[in-house]
Amino acid sequence: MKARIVSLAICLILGLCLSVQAAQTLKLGVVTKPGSAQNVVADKFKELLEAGSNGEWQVTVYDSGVLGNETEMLQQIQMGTLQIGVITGGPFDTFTPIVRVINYPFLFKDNAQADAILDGPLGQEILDGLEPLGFKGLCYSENGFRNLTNSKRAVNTPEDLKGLKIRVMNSALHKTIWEALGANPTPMPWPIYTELQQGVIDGQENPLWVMEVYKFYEIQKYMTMTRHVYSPHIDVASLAWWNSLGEADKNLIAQCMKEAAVFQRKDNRHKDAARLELLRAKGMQIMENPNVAAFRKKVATLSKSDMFKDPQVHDLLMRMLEATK
Ligand code: EAX
Repeated sequence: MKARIVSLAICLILGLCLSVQAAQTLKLGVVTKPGSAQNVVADKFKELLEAGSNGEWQVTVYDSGVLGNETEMLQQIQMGTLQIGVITGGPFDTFTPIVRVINYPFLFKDNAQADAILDGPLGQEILDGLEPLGFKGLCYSENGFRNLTNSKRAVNTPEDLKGLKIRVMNSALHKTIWEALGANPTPMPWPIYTELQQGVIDGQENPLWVMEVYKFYEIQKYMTMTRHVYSPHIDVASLAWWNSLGEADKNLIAQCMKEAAVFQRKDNRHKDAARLELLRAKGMQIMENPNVAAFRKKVATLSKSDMFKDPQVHDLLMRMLEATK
């Protein structure tokens, strides 16, 4: 009897040890706060992976930039101290010019085209291009089409941008775009509410959800639907960590992230009409039909600029422009 109790106890302890060993944890970082596009991806991924692995994987989401800004999180991902990030495409720019191709102005006509290209071979080529930097690009979710807001005046044409101090992401391409358009761009990491409120900057550009979640309607009177850049997130893992995983885990994690991304893109788009109404109700003056042709003209020769002087990146851009014509 005693022997049976002892062996039962040993089995229990062993079982516990095994299950503790089996539970693996991963950290996922986003710079934004709950309710944001990045957080929707992160939360969905956590839900799918924890359920899909029967609890063998535990995901801890670090949001609101507690791990640092997007550039800093990318550095942590390179080092392997952070396993996964849902990171806006823009800040990748300081690591490699290849991502400029998907941040190119007026590239995608609409959501369907963005999905088709990013989920296809061209999108994959860019994800693969991140590997030499220590990133495993898993897939794309979205911030969405970016629009301009500012506190000074109604903007309908590039001329209206003169002298406006616009915050841009930490990206040489975004800075170059806004210089070409005729504004006064300053790169700054997220978040930027205080800088807008104090007038350090007059305006910024982001998709509609940002104006709602971050309450920019309180401090930005004017919005122009420029849709100048489609802004993807790159859902990215640390390559060193990725290479340490077995095939089954790799497949499961990649599949859960893809599913989370598809879910989030749909969710984000579905909410846009209501957001526009809300922003209007909050008192924003919204220019829905600015002179987009004039904005496009200002950036028409960007493909020939220094931003794309790397021959490989230039070649990829040419193929991307052809595919999105
Ligand atoms: O998602 O820095 C930016 O403008 C990003 O779009 C920000 O993370 C909001």
